[in-house]
Amino acid sequence: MPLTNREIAAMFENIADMLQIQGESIHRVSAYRNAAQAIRDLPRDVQAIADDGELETIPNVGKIIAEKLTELLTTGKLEFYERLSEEVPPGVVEILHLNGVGPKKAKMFWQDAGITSVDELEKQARAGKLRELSGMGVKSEAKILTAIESLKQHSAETRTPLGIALPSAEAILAQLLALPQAEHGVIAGSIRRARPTIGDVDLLVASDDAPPIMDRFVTMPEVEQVLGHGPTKSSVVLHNGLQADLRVLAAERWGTALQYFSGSQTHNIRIREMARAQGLSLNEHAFTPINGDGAEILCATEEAVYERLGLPWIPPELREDGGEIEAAQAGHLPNLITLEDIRSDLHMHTTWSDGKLSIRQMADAARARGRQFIVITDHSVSSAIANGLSAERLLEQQEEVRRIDAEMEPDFRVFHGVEMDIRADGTLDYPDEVLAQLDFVIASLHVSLQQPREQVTARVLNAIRNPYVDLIGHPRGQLILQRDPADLDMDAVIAAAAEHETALEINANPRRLDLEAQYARRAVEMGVRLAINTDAHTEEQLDQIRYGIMTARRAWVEPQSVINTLTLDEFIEWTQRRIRQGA
Ligand code: DGT
Ligand code: CA
Ligand code: CA
Ligand code: ZN
Repeated sequence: MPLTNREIAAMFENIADMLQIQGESIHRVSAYRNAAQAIRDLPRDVQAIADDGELETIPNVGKIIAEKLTELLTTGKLEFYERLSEEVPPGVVEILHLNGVGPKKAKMFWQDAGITSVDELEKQARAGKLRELSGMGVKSEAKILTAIESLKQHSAETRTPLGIALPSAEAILAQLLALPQAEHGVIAGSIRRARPTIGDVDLLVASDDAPPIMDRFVTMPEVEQVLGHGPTKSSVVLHNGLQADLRVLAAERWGTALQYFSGSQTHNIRIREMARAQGLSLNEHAFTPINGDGAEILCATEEAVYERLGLPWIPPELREDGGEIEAAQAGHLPNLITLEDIRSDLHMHTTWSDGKLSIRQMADAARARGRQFIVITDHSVSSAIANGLSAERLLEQQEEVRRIDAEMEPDFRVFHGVEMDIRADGTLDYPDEVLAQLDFVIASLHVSLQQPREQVTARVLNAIRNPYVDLIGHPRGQLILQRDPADLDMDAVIAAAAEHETALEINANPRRLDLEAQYARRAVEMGVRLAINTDAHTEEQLDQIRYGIMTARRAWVEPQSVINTLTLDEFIEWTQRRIRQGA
């Protein structure tokens, strides 16, 4: 069996972990980690790339990694990997993956206490023995147990982040729609509903000539394995591990199929009940009168399906049986926000901290994407790994921002802000005198996210109450499928944000999508303003705004609830709201 891209990526990831436990330089560790990431994201089979002699065209794959890949692909083995695996037990690597355990601790558990598996670590923690080790205590022992629980939960999941599934599905659909037999097509299922994680990809294509489309689907370069190849349905597994299902159907049945396969199941159960109340059965093919002769009623559009039930078309992001059917019946569906409503991006990083582009480059890139103004918000002093700015450097940066703003005005405006750390003790990273000089202030949790509920909530409340803080960045601190959110009392956070007119962010980075829809929806209901920002560190990340919009739509958000829809004048006025109140 040839190795799959995922197996190779996992092996390189493993090498990075083992090198890290051995105390190797971050440079060498990152080389393997970045290569693993690039291989995991490849649309083609690594073996095919090797056959074309193009390994070094893979991003983050240089000469040394290419040699390792060649050895692995030709011999099926990697000597370097086998040697490392003998030195570092696999269970120690697994311990490294626990939240809050770094390479030093993993090594300490192994060398000082002989712990080489998560099971053993759990046993020792439950027996109260971990607390006796150096640098450990009762609290850190309890944290280990929480981390083990969380690891067990996440490893049971086989879902994929929306940020990986959507581009992958789009690339496949584009290939199918390029065929002359394809009339039109769409990505249905949970991607269409903008769930933050995706179980599998559901594609629909309308055509009267399915076989060429199915043939293409099962032979695309992205395909690792064909699970099924039929006349109306085929299923494949892609190199990135995602399963994709394709259904090809006649255009006159498009509406019922699209409605059915867009889900959610709970929404569809309600829809079928409504049909039954009108004497109709409904499946993915058609409506059929229950007491009739079996003659089908076809719907070519989704609108026709909803119309038959006396409903207006319901945006797919709302279809979770979360009140959307009642709202549709009452004629109160929300006027959901769209990308066209967005005028600004209020959170991004530059080379002043950990971003890749200069201030001017970020401004040009944002302008090219149709934004009218931006705020530069680099990291604050506590974020040492992110090269956070001292107060002096922050004010130096302000001079550059002002200069670039003057150059670009009036076509485009650049404001000066910061993404300030909320420190572990709840204090903020700059004094008020410094914050007073900024146009816009974001406060974010980056450290000690695992504090007990009361403590971590108090930190965020303190930031919300500060009169200079405009926005709480990625409030819950989650990383999708990787790190659980902080245990915040969201009712208290939302109530305080409403009271102090502090906005809450929907961070559009698909690794975060924080606030998630259910919290964003509650915040808006309580009168809180939201911001939808990219938190971009690169040019491409500015395009991730669409994930933020999708999440906001899922949260029933209308344009007027989002400060990024404000005009320049309205935005300036909004940032001065507390001065007006004399706060
Ligand atoms: P996922 O893939 O777990 O992220 O979520 P979905 O919603 O994409 O679910 P999936 O792929 O199982 O099915 C796609 C849609 O097809 C689903 O949202 C509703 C519809 N569907 C699939 N199986 C059933 C079923 O057994 N009953 C009903 N009522 N609908 C179904
Ligand atoms: Ca699906
Ligand atoms: Ca499916
Ligand atoms: Zn940021």
